[in-house]
Amino acid sequence: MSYQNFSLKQLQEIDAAHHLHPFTDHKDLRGAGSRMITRAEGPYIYDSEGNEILDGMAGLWCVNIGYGRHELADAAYKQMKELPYYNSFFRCTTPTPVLLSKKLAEIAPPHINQVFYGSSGSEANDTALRLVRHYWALEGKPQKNIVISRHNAYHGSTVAGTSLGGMSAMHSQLGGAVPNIVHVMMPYSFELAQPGESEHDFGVRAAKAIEDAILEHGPENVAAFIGEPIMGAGGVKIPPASYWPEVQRICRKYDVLLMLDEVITGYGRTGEWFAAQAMGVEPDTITTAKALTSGYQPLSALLVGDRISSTLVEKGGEFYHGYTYSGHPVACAVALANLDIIEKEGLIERVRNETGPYFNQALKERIAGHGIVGEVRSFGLMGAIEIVKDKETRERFPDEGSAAVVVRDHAIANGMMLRATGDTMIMSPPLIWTKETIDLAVEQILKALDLAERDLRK
Ligand code: PXG
Repeated sequence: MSYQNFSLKQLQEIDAAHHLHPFTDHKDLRGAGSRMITRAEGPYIYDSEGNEILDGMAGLWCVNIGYGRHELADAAYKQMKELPYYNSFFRCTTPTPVLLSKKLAEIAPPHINQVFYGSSGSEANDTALRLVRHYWALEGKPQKNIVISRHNAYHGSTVAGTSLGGMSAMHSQLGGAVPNIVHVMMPYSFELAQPGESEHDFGVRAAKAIEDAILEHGPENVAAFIGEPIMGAGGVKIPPASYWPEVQRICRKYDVLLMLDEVITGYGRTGEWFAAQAMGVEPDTITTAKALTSGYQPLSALLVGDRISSTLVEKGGEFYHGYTYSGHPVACAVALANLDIIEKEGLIERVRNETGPYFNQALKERIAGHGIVGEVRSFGLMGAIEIVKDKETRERFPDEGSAAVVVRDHAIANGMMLRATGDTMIMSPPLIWTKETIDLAVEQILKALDLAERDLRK
């Protein structure tokens, strides 16, 4: 049955009748009707009405190689015909997860050599939490099970993902989080630095909040700290350069494991394969998903450092954890084709040396001066624009979060997909963007900001 036999209105009615969307107010959606995206090519998505939209979000932080890459479709087709599914339980496996694991061990930091698969970032974080606690139990310290996270972190939407995350609205609907997870301040200088405090000092203070939590709960009870190298869904919050080295030092001092959630930052977005390399830290686990397949297939990989994996192997005993689709052969075949493209096309070097710096300069020189922009920031191809009423005092518009939505709606109406979170506009374009694509995006963003300012100052 082809969707082309249905009008947009019919599809929207069926959608409203039967489809519950993620993170959606369904009362609100029913009034408005869904935007129907029907195809995509390169950096563009197209809706059912034929509108072309420049995708400033790479889908949802994932389509790093852009749309329409037949190499991935071919890899999936070939694998599906040969072997669409077999599991990796009971001493079985299939060739593609084996080869993908080897590839991931090659591109990961040197002390990381093992991989555990799932189908989503949330699942990978569930695995990470269980694995870290299992590690300490195997080490004879089962009481060392508290995990420190941060306010406003996003680690997924399963019960463990929500519990690890620090989104208060999500916690309010949880009805009881996974025990022994505590949250400390985030490294967000735009709102949390004290007057006159330098970026460096703020970064050290934000890291010290982790040390304070370790001491409050007792190092003998703290298993790990988990953090996104750059907070993504929480608003592209880029920590000061002093933050991560200090976090690493603190974790080592108290023998607390370091878990990085690189679901957004993994596979090139920061100009390195992993942000761990960009930030110069050595995590014990790295959670990845999204751009591992550029979103062409659901797949996550928890990268596990030697410290944990050697205990797992040496002490033995079954780790009672895994998913039907752990190491799915088709998803892994697609991941291999995707990593091949990232490598062959030099996309990571392009972000590091060319488009990342150009994007940063464009934001600073052409957008930061706009009347409703309080700050711009970027790292690699992740960017944020803070929307404010008053540039000097950084006062926000009334009704928190509503101003950024006005900007977003103008951007989309004018052909550019941008995301709003709180009063922050966020961007995560595909890594195939060129300097010309960035120029085009800047024009569209400026237009959206102008139109929004007109509406907001009425
Ligand atoms: N960790 C991080 C850092 C993420 O960004 C997840 C875990 C969970 O991954 P899955 O595959 O289970 O969704 C994510 C996901 C947004 C948005 O609004 C961000 C994500 C997901 C949905 C929406 O920016 N990130």
